[in-house]
Amino acid sequence: MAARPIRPDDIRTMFSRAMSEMYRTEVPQYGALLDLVAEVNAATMRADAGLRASLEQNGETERLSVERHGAIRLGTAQELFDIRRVFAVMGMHPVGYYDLSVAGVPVHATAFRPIADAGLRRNPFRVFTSLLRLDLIDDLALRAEAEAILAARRIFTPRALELVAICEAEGGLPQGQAGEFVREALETFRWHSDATVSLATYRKLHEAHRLIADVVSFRGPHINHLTPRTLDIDAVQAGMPGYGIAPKAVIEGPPRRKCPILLRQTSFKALEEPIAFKDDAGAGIAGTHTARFGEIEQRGVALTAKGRRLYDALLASVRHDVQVGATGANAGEYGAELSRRFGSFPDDWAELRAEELAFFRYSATKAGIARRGSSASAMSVHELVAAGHLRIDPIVYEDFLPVSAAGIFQSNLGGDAQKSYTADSNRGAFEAALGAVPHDELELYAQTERASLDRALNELGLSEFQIHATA
Ligand code: OOG
Ligand code: NI
Repeated sequence: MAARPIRPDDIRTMFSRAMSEMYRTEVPQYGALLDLVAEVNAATMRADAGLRASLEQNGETERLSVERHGAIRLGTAQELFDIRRVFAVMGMHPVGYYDLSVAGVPVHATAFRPIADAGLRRNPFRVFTSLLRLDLIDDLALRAEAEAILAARRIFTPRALELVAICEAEGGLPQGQAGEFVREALETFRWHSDATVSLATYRKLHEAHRLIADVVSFRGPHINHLTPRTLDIDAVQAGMPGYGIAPKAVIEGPPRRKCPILLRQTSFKALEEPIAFKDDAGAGIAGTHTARFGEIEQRGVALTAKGRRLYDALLASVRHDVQVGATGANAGEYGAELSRRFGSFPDDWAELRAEELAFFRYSATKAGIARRGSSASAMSVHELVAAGHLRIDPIVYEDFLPVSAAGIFQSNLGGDAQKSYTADSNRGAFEAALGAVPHDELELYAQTERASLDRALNELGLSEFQIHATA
């Protein structure tokens, strides 16, 4: 190729910036939320020197201000296949499989995100991407109608797909084409205030499930939220009303803790937005649609399979015993019970590591390096940490939580009666549509941890062999 390709990481940064700008002009409340989050993050960093040091150690201070996730909902296998190719241009790859049908949401999903440490550090932009499961529509006539509508639409511009093909063939895009790609790809995520269906069809789809109407009635999968990362979600939640924003009643995920785990999220309800529908004669008819909402999140340490099992069990027990109503009844009791039950989840970094509940990044300390090779050679990793030769910092959770995602979906779909689909999860069909098997997030965290430990031990003059049996 003539010009040198620019890095996928750089294309992702261009894209996420363009997306953020587009969303800020489309949804003014998003701008207000960004201001509030920036304010809270600055205050939290000033007040918590330990947190600041840990973020600096992990190279996370720079990424924080650009860190966002969004979500889209797709309608067909072909759309999912092509979005994987589009995201690959930006260094984003599918990670994890989320089945939301168990929570009454007729979709399954993956998250596109960077997977390498360097890419995550640059800009960990993620997009939760779900695929509608038309097989969960019982009404066969309606299912066929939805299928036909979806089959006729093209959510990518022809030029976007051309540029994807060029990138695949050449192994990258040069500067000019990268800029063009960003502009073209952005079109897929844009809001359309005119529906492709009649109001009558919209209502039928809506009746089957609001989400089905959201996916099927429009030209493209409008980005439905863009979430900044805060260092103190409780402070942002408390500050939202002051900014004219009404948050949902409970924060999803684990309770507030000294050592944050996984992911805590809260959202505010989307506004009803005016939509132009067509009547049978093709004339315009005014209606509304509710899809876009706001969300914030606080990220904590990634949990091992063992830690995740404990998390899931504790969360399930609270949700079983305290149900929060659609209007927020019992929210206080839920929060109190959540904190109480999570009392049995260790809340100390050293303990979380020792019990293998969470993933950590290891680094050699100055003191450890100064005593390189000496008495340390007989120590276990545990002893090296305790002796201060190794430092540990939490590896941030880069993914999503299905129960939280379902809660976010539900709260934005309104207080509809909760259905739950009994059909089996259909991972095979999802992977076939995607044209790839999503990466296993636990494996990615384990690799990161292992690589950091190898590097740190090397710096301490200790070979992997020496610590092998004692890790
Ligand atoms: C996606 C909801 C999931 C999250 O943060 O868990 C999500 C959607 O509503 O399309 O974004
Ligand atoms: Ni979200």
